[in-house]
Amino acid sequence: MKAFQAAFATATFAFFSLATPAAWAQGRSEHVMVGPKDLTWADVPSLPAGAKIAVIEGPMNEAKPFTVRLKFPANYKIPAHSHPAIEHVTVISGTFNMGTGDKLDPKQTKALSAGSVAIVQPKINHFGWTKRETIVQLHGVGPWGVTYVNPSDDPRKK
Ligand SMILES: [Cu+2]
Repeated sequence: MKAFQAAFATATFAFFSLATPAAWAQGRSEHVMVGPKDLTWADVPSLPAGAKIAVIEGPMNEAKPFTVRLKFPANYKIPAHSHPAIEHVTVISGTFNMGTGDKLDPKQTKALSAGSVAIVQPKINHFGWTKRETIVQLHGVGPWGVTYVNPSDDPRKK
């Protein structure tokens, strides 16, 4: 019986993973356990091309907790921007170089290695860049948003 239940749970999990990415984790207050292989990566319209996002908990546009992973390629730049809510960044792998200010300045960043944490207060302008592929985890409470200091940096307006 136990084997059957395990097989059923696996099949159910696989089905939802394929059909609706992370939907099983959304809008519920259930126990969630997610491994790196369970993540479904998608493009991020609000970030410069090349980044991928995996939503673990959300959705981000509602007034509820969210947890997402962002994967940045090597030599990636995020222009100065802010968010309406507090941002918690945890570096999972690689190195995320991050700083605060109104313009991306690689000399004004701190190299956050895997295991590092940054907490950015609402409406504080900040920026980041990578030298190699880097994965960070963001968590906070939505509704989320990204406002670029220079509107022409916003890929949604291109
Ligand atoms: Cu940010």
